Amino acid sequence: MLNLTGKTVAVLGAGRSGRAAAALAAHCGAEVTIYDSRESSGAILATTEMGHEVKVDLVITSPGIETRGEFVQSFAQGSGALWGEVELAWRCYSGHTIGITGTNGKTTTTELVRDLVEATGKSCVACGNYGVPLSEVVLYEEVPEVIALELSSFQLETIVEFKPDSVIWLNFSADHMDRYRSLQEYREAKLRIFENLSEKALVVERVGEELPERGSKISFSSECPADWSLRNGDIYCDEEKFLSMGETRLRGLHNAENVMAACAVIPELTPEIARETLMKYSPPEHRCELVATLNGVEYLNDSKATNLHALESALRSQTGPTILIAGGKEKGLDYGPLAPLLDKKVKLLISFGEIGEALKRIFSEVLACETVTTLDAAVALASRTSEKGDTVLFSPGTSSFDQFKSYEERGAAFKAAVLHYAQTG
Ligand code: UMA
Repeated sequence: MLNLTGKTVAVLGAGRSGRAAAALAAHCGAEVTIYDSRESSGAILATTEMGHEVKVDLVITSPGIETRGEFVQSFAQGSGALWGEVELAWRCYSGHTIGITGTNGKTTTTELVRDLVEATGKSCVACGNYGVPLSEVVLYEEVPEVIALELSSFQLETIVEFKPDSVIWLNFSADHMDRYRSLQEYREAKLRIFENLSEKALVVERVGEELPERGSKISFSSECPADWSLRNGDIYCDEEKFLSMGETRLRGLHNAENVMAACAVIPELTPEIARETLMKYSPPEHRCELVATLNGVEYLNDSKATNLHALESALRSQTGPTILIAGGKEKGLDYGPLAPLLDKKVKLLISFGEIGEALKRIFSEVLACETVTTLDAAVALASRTSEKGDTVLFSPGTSSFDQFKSYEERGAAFKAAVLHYAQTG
């Protein structure tokens, strides 16, 4: 365990990461204070002026706080090192780290890796951006032999020596443009996962991602030849059939890639163990989840689609007439390039939320569009206009924070609206 005896540590952010990091730093012997810029947090309320007065040996920051922003910088100036929560926790962990990043599919892949590693007989915990901070896991009574560590660009921004043993890079597309000044800046934050990698590290990457030449590489793709590939719904490893996607409850090309990546990162995995494990795996909520079939219309909840790539994946997997409900927070994303796909797949777009009007302006040239204010109104309109054989796909394509606390709350609201309609309408 890292020794911080006699060191002063300022933890910024009193959320789940910050509180876990503070407990860990204290466990390592440090004198810890938590600061937060929001009054309701219960931590010491910090203004940027106050930061200038606080000089500590180590500043630990939470992922949701902008690293370049005044809050972090006012503490960092004149203090010792600046680490993210993941950096601190990783320095306290001596097991095998599988780092999982990409714009979409991270959570499903992280769960698959956990289940598959456990099925090979080793203990494994899914953590990181997944929801359980690594700082909590390293303090468990029984520390797992392996961690399936989901990593966001926010977390990777503040690593220093962090070095996973294996990496999964799923895909990359525009996201978080409200935090980054350019797409390149977002990509650079994510690419830091390769920064300290050893030559022995295993790197599982999607074909065509143009990643640094680091570690020992294994490729996967649902579209073209690769070490792991997909043909007629079957997954092949080095030209040998490994398993059939039909035997799992996962659907869509994106999920086939998540499965390939998760299997590829565990060299000792056999097709038998993989099949048995994947047959039991239920996909997470809010990802192309079938909520109900009402009057022959399927209602799919894909609230987790908080960016364009996720919306695009959900649309590509649709085979019948689709009514798309999309919209939410303005994140500075360019929706224009999706027009041809919407034209091909969508019979009616119902947009709502902060970007509702903007979506209508962009897409009304190629398809029928209606804008409403709330998600409830969107579901009501979809149910009135849909016909037997249609799919109502709720795949917002941006984050929820204009009207909801999280994509989970937004997904729950969609499901409640559908079930309300089922009872009344
Ligand atoms: N805060 C400040 N000043 C600021 C901003 C925030 O003081 O300028 C304070 C808030 O008042 C709050 C705390 O910081 O008290 C919140 O910190 P946080 O936003 O880092 O949230 P945590 O609760 O610590 O959760 C974080 C991740 N959140 C973000 O990256 C935004 C969680 O990812 C992660 O699961 C958790 O750590 C455990 O590791 C969530 C997420 O939305 C799921 N991630 C993004 C995504 O997936 O798109 C990247």
